[in-house]
Amino acid sequence: MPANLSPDYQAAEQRYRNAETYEEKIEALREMLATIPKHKGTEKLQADIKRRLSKVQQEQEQRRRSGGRRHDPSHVPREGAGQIALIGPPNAGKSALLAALTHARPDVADYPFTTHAPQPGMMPYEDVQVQLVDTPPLAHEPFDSLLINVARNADAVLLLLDPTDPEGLEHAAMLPRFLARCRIVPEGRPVPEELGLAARVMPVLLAMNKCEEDPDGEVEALLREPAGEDLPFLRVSAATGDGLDHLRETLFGVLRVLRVYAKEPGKAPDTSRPFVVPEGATVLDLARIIHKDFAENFRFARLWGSAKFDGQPVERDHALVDRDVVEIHM
Ligand SMILES: Nc1nc2c(ncn2[C@@H]2O[C@H](COP(=O)(O)OP(=O)(O)OP(=O)(O)O)[C@@H](O)[C@H]2O)c(=O)[nH]1
Ligand SMILES: [Mg+2]
Repeated sequence: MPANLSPDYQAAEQRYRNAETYEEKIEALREMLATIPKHKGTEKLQADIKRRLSKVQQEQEQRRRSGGRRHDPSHVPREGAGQIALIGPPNAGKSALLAALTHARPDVADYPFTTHAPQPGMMPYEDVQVQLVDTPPLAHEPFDSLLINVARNADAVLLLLDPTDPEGLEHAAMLPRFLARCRIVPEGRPVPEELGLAARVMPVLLAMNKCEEDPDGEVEALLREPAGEDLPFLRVSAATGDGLDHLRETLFGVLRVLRVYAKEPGKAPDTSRPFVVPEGATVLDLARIIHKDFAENFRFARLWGSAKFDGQPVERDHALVDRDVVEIHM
């Protein structure tokens, strides 16, 4: 083994050896790739890691297809318009927020380390649902690989601050270190070159829960600085409901998805259940989601909503707008 491997690399390799799930193996191998010194002496090793990575990914895919499942607590199957991980220090009110925003009923208690496993809940927002994932507390380093996996697998991360936390400053300062450990780069920040493909660029928001405990914003000013002053910030309270409407709207907004309604010729659109597509999606992308026959035999579509006139015929590459109604013709 080349002698000049960094401590980060060696730690990742250790994790790879101890990994029990495909997700952990993949995370560790990616980390090894990201931290291995790039020079002639490590080329063989780099190629070997890439081979192992692609093998594990294939095995994971096979398992997914065969439906055979080994229980992996860090994998929360995605549902709804997108998945947002709630991450924060012990007792910050992650579970209380999940309970306030969704129909889930997690344990909420006035002592730390109440939550032991990720728990999802669906947050209704207008006519769609956003999946929130409550997590065990972020309290010490090295960070739990389960938390790292949940954060990396999500579409966005909501980091929590707690103005009543006696260790608030230390916990706030841990948040950027956690993101760095996850190789998550908050949207809007430059991607450090050394991260390369390992970088996970995603929306990261900061919220201070229990905001009624800091009416003048004194603690807020102290905590935001170490946590990341440039991050979008919200004041919320699971207890009083303050800021929750704004939070719902913001969480849906960062997912950057569009709601589109399908319509059959001669019938009214089905407005009860929108299709959710990423911003920038085209009429053909929608056709693919509805049914592969629609995509394969696509001739043209008619559009209501953002159309110049109701029922305007559009081509397959026409970009959709939120709340468009689409009628596909084959
Ligand atoms: N004053 C106030 N208390 C809150 C608020 N939200 C939660 N709490 C209280 O804070 C304590 C911790 O809440 P939890 O939801 O269990 O916190 P958690 O972040 O899930 O804690 P762990 O699972 O241990 O990480 C409970 O006593 C809650 O009642 C809030 O907005 N204001
Ligand atoms: Mg909890």
